[in-house]
Amino acid sequence: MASYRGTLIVLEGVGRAGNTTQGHWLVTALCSSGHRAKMLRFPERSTETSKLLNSYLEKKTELEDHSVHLFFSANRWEQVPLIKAKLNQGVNLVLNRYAFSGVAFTSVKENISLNWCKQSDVGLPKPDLILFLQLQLLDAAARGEFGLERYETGTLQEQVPLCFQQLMKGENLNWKVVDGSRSIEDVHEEVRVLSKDAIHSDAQSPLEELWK
Ligand code: Z5A
Ligand code: MG
Repeated sequence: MASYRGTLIVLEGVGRAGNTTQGHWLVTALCSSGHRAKMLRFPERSTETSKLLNSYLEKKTELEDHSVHLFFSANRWEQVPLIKAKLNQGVNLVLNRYAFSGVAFTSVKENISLNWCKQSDVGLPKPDLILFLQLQLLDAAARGEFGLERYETGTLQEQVPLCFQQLMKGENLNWKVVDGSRSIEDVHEEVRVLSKDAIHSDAQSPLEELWK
């Protein structure tokens, strides 16, 4: 018989879609209803790899496009032992961005194919649920401080959702698109219900590998 494990939930979206806010609200709601839950954030900004990524995102360092993609991917791989350990302990994990952001934000760059972008993340723990917070560019830009970090430009943020749509097609993954333009409370309610459904249906199934 398969043993009980935590559920792996991913929050994705364009910049300022509300991933961070929704991640915190979801973890709080799950914990207060008796579940164990923890949020991890990618890029995880506290490891050795992340110093380089922070500096790149803050536009203090220039890095070759393929190379920085692999650093983002390494930043996920270095958390895999922790992810597996937590899931095995029955802790539900909410990941604020994951491989899908990795692919979407790199594949908009010139001469880098979606397929190339996926390769370095093949075999990561496969999420049980991916929640895509959908938000129009104008609404995202209105949420403040947009434009300070790398990638926070209109042209790029317009192309990124198209890459996410490509990723939603044809893969054996459980994507749910959530309208992120509503109030924090309304978005949270949908995110909470979808997550609880996933927690109940995935607790007994073995963890799989992404894109394998
Ligand atoms: N990136 C990459 O290139 N490769 C990779 O492999 C990975 C990421 C993993 C930084 O990530 C960049 O790295 C990111 C993708 C790229 N680029 N972009 N753009 P990040 O996660 O650190 O950055 P971010 O997505 O821009 O996070 P953020 O700035 O923290 O935004 P957020 O998490 O989506 O939203 P938030 O912090 O919850 O909310 C933003 C603001 O909106 C805040 O003032 C909230 O109070 C407000 N908010 C939130 N929800 C609402 C609603 N519903 N209504 C009104 N206002 C709201
Ligand atoms: Mg940001």
